[in-house]
Amino acid sequence: MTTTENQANPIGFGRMLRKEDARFLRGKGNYVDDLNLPGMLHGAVLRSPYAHARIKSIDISAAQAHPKVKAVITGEILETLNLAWIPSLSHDVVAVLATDKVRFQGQEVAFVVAEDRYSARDALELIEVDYEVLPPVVDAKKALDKDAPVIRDDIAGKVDNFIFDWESGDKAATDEVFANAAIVVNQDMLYPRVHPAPMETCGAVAYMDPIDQKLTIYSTTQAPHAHRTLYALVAGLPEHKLRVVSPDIGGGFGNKVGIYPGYVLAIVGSILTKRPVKWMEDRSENLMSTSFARDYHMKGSIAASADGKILGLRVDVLADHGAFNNTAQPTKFPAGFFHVFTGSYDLMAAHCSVRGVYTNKAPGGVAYACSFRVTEAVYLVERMVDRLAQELKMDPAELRMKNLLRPEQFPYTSPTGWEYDSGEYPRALRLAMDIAGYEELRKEQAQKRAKGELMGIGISFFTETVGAGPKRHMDILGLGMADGCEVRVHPTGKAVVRLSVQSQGQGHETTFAQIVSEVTGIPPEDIDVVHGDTDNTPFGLGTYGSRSTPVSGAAAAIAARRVVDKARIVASAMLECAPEDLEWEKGRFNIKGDKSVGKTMAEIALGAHGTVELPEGVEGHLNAECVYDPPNLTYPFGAYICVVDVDPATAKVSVRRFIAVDDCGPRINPMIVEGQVHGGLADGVGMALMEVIAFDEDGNNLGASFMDYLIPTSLECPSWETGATVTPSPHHPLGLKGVGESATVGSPPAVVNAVIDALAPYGVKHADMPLTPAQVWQAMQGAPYRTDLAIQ
Ligand code: MCN
Ligand code: CUM
Repeated sequence: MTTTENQANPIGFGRMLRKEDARFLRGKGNYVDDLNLPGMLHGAVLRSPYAHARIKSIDISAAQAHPKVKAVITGEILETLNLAWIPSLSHDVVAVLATDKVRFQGQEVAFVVAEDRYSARDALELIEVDYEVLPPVVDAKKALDKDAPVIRDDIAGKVDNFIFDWESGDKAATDEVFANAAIVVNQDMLYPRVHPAPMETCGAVAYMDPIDQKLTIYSTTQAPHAHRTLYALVAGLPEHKLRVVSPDIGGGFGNKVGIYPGYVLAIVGSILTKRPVKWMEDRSENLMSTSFARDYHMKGSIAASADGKILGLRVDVLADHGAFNNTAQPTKFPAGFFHVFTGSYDLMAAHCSVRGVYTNKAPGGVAYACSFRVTEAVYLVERMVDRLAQELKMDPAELRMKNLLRPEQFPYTSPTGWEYDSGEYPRALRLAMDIAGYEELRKEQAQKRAKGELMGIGISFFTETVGAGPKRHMDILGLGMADGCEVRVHPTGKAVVRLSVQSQGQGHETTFAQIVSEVTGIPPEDIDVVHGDTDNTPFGLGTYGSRSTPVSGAAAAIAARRVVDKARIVASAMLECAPEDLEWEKGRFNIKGDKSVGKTMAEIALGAHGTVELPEGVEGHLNAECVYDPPNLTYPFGAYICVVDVDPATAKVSVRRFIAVDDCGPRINPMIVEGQVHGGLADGVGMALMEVIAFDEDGNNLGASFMDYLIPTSLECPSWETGATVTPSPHHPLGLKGVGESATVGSPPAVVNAVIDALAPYGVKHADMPLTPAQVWQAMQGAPYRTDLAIQ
């Protein structure tokens, strides 16, 4: 595989400026809210002010009388269409509009469609809802108390807030390992509720064409094909009369995977009014009601020998899923991929159990660059390894080196049954330590400690689990997790690639052109990438779980190879030789041994559309497609080192340096990969130090604006220092692994480990995220640290 580091005109892989930035940098992106169709109406959602209340009555008469209002929709009206409740992605139902009760603050209660956005919002004020307020439960632990109010009394026979019990690993073997271990360390920790907070909030424009009865839904979705099929299945709409378009998306981060009530309401609004209807959330609506992430209460235990060989790992999780179990993950995985929690280490036995509970909070759980809960898994194991290092008084880098999986162990089957494809872990950690100057940093730290200064060095090593399917194991409500790609070369040798996945900022228009360029030799600027429109792209499950490169990227590579295979036949017909007499040189076929006689892809493309006679059974034109069902996930990995300083007077944490070595196999575009890593590292600093969606005891969301939900800026972030190792995936046609969530998954434990390391002189063993000055100060005072930030 060649790599071209030429910015101007590369063929194939290499640094290349992003094609899509031509419009983004000029402010010419085309987002859902930029769409203004003729005659378009505007919808607004009335939301519950209460976390838990019975709806006694809803009076919409005054709103209906508003001169600019065209329709007011309530749950009662949706019931007549059989749309008040829709199936969730995880064996539950979700209320589109509340009928019986509201179950979290911000839940959708009614929908107004009006001539303009302002009138729609004004009319919301005219709706009278009579609520009988009920006691809410926002604390996952209290939700399981016998006398806790039952949130989901809509489910027949439900008498508690329990959702599911699930376990993985060998409990007996793990118990035995623990019983015989020289040292066992226990640690409770909370991964607090956070929110992906994309720059663009969620929204849709729905339009039912009254002439041909075709419904077009422009929406902020990461998975247009899956949405279309689910709309067809749930609402009984004919799928060939449905078109889902996701235009430019201003960040998804998992927030835009699921189907939100607002999308369904825009559709119903359009069907009722026979006009296009736009619905766009504001920031508070996005933070209060759309998919959050984490909210995992974890009890970890790690067992080791006296000299630091890790033997076993155990974790018991209480998973707060909010009011509806609506986490967007492969349907058979109630805890996502959490059971990959043994991470990057070679240990004998492991067991995890996860209990899901309902609380009076917005539903979600899997969002925010999480790889289906690998984020929580990596945090757990990386904190446990650091806790073990503390107890053993061993350097955390040395402890990791001693226990990391070795290259010769791959392919490696983990104690919970995951088959890691490839890895060279010690090399990545060593590289990160070299970039950091690890040994020097430790010396500096010792000198600072002697002076009473607080400096911390934190390490995290992660293994990511990305690229879902294969479809025999992974599906979304029965839709197998495979993806399609079509490559068509036009007569003049330019090409179009049609993808089932959808970019929200990851740069697919560039990198997928580069994949096809790498295989066909057609320059990337001559290749147009089409995505995000179900009418113009092949079926597939969409972009999340960093699956675009592992799955759709493989489909693109294989479709492109099929094009090249066909090009050989066409070239042989044109040159009047046998296909075997031709030799491929990226971008052209030559007669073996004579480079002066050959045909370029452009010549072959013209030939394929021309008059040359092709062999019996070979059709004209130059195109191919592939539906790719991955044989396994890909397992990118990385070694991260964070250096922090903590002000002993104010307890404020400053991230001084952050070193990130990532291995995602060969890099299609190193610049884009670095951008993905930079963004994920900022996420990690944010979660570790400032982000949390907390609730008060009445269930009020305390993080419903960017004044309250703090996200990191360049001021909180250092200049990232990145490095790379390259371990190809043995099963991906180009050796590629995903990278889009790696840094978000891998970085929070590095920051937390660094802060706890800085606080060692105070005897601090653990403190939960976010490590705000208040939280760090508490820890420094020896106050019992908080393991539960659900209530602040
Ligand atoms: N890439 C590459 N070489 C590799 C691997 C990836 O050049 N070996 C490139 C890809 O071609 C792609 C990008 O890196 O352009 C990310 O690729 P991949 O890891 O396949 O992830 P996806 O494209 O499937 O993106 C999804 C992932 C997820 S799940 C979240 S969440 C997240 C993330 O991407 N959301 C993002 N990164 C984001 N970046 C932006 N700007 N916005 C989001 O919403
Ligand atoms: Cu879990 S966030 Mo991404 O997989 O869309």
